Amino acid sequence: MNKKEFKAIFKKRLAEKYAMEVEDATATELYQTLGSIITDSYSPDWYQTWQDYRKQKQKQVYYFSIEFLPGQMLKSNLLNMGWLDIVEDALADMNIDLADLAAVEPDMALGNGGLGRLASCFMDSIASRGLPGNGNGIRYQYGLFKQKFVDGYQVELPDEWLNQGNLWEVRKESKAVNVHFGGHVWMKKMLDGNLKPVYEGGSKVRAVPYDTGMVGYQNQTVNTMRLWSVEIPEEEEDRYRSVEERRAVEDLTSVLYPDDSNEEGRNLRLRQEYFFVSAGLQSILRHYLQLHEPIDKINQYVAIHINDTHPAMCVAEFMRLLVDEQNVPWEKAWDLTIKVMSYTNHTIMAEALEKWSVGMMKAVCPRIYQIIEEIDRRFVVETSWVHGEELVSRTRIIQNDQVHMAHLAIIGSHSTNGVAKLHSDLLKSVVLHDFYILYPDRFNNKTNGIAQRRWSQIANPNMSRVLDKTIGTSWRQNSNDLRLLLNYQDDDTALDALAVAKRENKIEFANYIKETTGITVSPDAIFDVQIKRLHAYKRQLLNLMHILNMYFDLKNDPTLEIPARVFIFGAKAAPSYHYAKAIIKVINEVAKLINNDPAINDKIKIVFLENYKVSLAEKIIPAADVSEQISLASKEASGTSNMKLMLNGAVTIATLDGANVEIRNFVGDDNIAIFGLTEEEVYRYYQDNSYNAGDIYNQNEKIHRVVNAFVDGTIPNILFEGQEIYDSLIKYNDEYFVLRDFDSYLAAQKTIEVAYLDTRRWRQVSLQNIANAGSFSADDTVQKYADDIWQIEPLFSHNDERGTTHGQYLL
Ligand code: 26W
Repeated sequence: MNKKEFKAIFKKRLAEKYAMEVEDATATELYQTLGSIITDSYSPDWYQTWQDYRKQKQKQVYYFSIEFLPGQMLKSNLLNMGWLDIVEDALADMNIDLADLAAVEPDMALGNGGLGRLASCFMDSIASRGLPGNGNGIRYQYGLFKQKFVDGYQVELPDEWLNQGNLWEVRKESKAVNVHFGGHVWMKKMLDGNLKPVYEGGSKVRAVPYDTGMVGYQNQTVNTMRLWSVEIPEEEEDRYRSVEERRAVEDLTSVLYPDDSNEEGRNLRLRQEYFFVSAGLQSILRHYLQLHEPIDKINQYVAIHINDTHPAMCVAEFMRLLVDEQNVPWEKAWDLTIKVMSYTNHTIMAEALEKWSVGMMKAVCPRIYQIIEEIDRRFVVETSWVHGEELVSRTRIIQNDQVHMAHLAIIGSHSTNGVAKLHSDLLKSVVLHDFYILYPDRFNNKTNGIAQRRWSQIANPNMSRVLDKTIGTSWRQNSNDLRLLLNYQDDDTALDALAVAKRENKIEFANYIKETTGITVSPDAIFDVQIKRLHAYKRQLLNLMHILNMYFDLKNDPTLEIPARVFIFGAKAAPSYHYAKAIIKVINEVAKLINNDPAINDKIKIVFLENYKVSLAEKIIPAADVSEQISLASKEASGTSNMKLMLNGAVTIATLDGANVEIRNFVGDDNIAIFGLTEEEVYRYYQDNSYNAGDIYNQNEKIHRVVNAFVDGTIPNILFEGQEIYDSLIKYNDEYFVLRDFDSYLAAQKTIEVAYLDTRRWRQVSLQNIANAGSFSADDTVQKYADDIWQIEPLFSHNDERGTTHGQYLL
């Protein structure tokens, strides 16, 4: 399709949809028009992909995740269809800026952070590798809350993302299923001597799927992300008379739990988890049975992936469907379940590992609890005589009236992986060591990756064009070719061109900051970025303490020769996470203090951007010079913003935590600023319980001054929050070793300052990071999952049989 053809089609579609000309249309109408042309164009391939999987009886993976964070899809779909440049130019010919249309699209923010975004990066990569994979999740009415700062405090507002409708989804009425909750289940002896569960009481709801096409990168593959929404079943209408009763049902999929590290143990959350698990597995089994293959071969056609513990009930629900509905003997069903299921762990934080009370599980899904009980009983019997009572008592699923969901996922699957080498090693050596003894072969590592296309080609076209001119365009298909850039380490043309692109991004972003916050920042300053959820272990507080220390140094000596810095924060705190919200308030008050202090003549600026989300990350990351990855070693499972910032030429200041270790291994110690305790040192402190923050506070003058600032009035308007922080450090002994890592962090920041002042060296370091970032491609990560865990493969190499020329969507 060429520009001329597209313009004709666009004008025709606009007239058909809105009976109007381009000049009269609003950005929303133009967006809806373009979107409808796109969905119409990839639908034939969406259908064909599904048909081919069915016809070929291709083994497929179903990625169960309670969170997906696609963000905006317009540009990503245009790029993957090979239309981005043509459409951008054609629209420009009609005086339409594609960016204005893209800005209309609400972020699809059905996730909290890393876990949800990773799931969406994986969806893009699975389709782009032509792998038969589907997403399975929940279609929340309201996504992650909108964050507003009121007097520096975080305020949460509902995210009404569906107000304008969602043009990417297709409601599949015909694929709806029922999900049962509550009641009682007793086993009845049937004539054939088998015991069959009989359900009494309880209620059923309708699960209606909404499918969204996952368009592969110029390969005609369009996979499906299926998100379930709850409705009242027709046949139950009369049971839900009042609005309240109806609302009680609809509440099931109305809102995403905004917590990303602390299980609240709420009844509604458990119901959400069972809802999308049961709906998803029922629809998968329905599809499988249409293949007319024997049930005991299902593992050759179906792989189910459990994304953290939230979908762990997949193990028990799959058993229920096989044993209760397909009459498969328990042992055979169990063997199939283990072969079909695989599990990824994304956190070692104890408070994030889900444990549901037996009482609540029994009340919400009684049959599932019965099955878990039987799984646990058999596990104890089979395991204790080999490994002894001790280990079994620590690894069994039901302990102290609680159902340990991670135990269920590990025992009921053939693979448990961590998301970075260090994290996977910690799972084996510490967190899940007992299970590693039981199932050594099941444990493996799959280091996270990112959708390189979104985080480079879409977010950073300036840099992408320089890369094309310098190393050719093959990196767009295979990000490992970014390594070709290493040949230009000493090429001033390339170094300058990359620096010009970075500067253009910084100017554009400085304008955005000015428009949205009123704060003026200089593009010559170092743009230092920390963007991630607000959590004590991620240590935004350490970043703030460095800024305060720098501020006090400048107050003492305004002539201090340091490069100007803009500290950029993006972070939402879980609404119930009081301490995190206190840190947000203090950062905003310090920003007000420093940004308006003429004495330091703009040497430091703090910009805390409201409502951090995927589309905002796409604006911040291309303009970043420094990437803050400063979590306490052993706490951040992997991190993925570290990979996105690296890909965009930012230099990382990091602890040896999560994937930072692998970033350091690729770029080498000269191209990264490492500091802080290692995970061994942290664990040694835990072992000998010898950490005393108070001593450091009393012995280190700089730290003493900074910590006191939280309570001595230096920072206005933080009476309670300042005290809370002071107490966390001194009274409660600084759980995340902020004071212990302070000096080495300062030293690392110094190396950053010195390096930044050496322009050519800085540009070389930046180039090194871009060149090595290709190693963190989600395309490669999902390929490893496909080869090692899911045993799935592409239908066919892409440009031979499907008959349409590669990458060209025909209208
Ligand atoms: C029960 C509440 C809850 C909700 C979400 C607990 C835990 C979670 C997620 C597992 C938290 C999460 O997003 N973990 C992040 O996953 C990323 C993708 O693997 C990693 O890169 C991050 O290091 C990890 O914190």
